[in-house]
Amino acid sequence: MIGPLRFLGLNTPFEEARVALLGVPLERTVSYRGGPAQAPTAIRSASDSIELYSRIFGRDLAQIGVCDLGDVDSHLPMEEMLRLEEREVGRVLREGKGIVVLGGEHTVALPAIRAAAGIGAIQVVALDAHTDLREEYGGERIAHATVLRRASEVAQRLVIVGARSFFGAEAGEPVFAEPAELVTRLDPEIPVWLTLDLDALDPSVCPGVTNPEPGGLSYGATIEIFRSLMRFPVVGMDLVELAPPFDPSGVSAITAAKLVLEAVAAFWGR
Ligand SMILES: [Mn+2]
Repeated sequence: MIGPLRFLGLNTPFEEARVALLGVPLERTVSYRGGPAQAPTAIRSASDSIELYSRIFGRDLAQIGVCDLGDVDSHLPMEEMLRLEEREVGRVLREGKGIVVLGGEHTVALPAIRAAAGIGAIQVVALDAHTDLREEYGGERIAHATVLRRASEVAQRLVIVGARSFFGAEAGEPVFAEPAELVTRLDPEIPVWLTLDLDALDPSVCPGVTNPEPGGLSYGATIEIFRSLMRFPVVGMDLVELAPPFDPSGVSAITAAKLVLEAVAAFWGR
C-alpha cells in the first residue's frame, strides 16, 4: 500500500524530524496568471524523481529527518488560512525544528515570518525578481505585492536579492543587494528567515511561475546563496509562486523540489 503524497516520500514522525514541511496552497491576490494553489502537490509529485542525498552539501535527507505536515485547507477564507499557518509555523519553531513552507502565492511568507518574529528577533532574506514593497495592492494591505513591505515591519532587517522589476518609488531603498554582498548586509547574531520567490531564478531555469521576469539568478548562483547563509542560524524558509499550469515540461516543479532538498541539507544538515 502507498500512503498520501509526501515530499521525497519521507515520513519521519514529527517528534524525530529535524525539519517539518507545510503546504499553504493560497491563491487569492494573484495579479497576472494563476496556479500557485496547485504548487504544493506539484512539488511533492516532482520530488518523486529526486534522490534523497545532497551531493553539494554531503547530507542525506532521510538522516536529517523531514516530516511532511500536509497542507492548510485551501477552502478556508484567506484570513483563516494565514492564521492557521502562523499557528502551525510557531508550533514547529518552538520545538526547535526547521520549517519549510510551500506556497502558494508570496503572501504566505508573512504569517511564517510573523510566527518567527513572535519568538525572537528575525532578519529576512528575500530572493525575488519583484520588490513586493508596495504599501497596498488592489486596496489590500496583505497581498503578494506588499508582502516584503509587511515583512520589513516585523523583521530587524530585510535584504532583497535578485530584484529587477521596480515600480519606481522603492528603487532607492537600501534593502537591495547583489548576491556577493548578501552576507555583509546581515547580522551574524540574528536568526534568518529565507523567502524564496521562484521568479528570482531566470525563466530559462524556472519558467513555470506566476510573473516571469528575464535576467534572473542561475541555479548555481541560488545554491551559492544557500551556501553563504550556512554561517547564519536559518530558522525557516518559504518557497512560493510556482505556477504548474505554466510548467508543461514539469522542470520548474523539479527545480523547486531540488531547491528545497538543497536548502534543507545546507541549513539543517549539520
Ligand atoms: Mn514575490
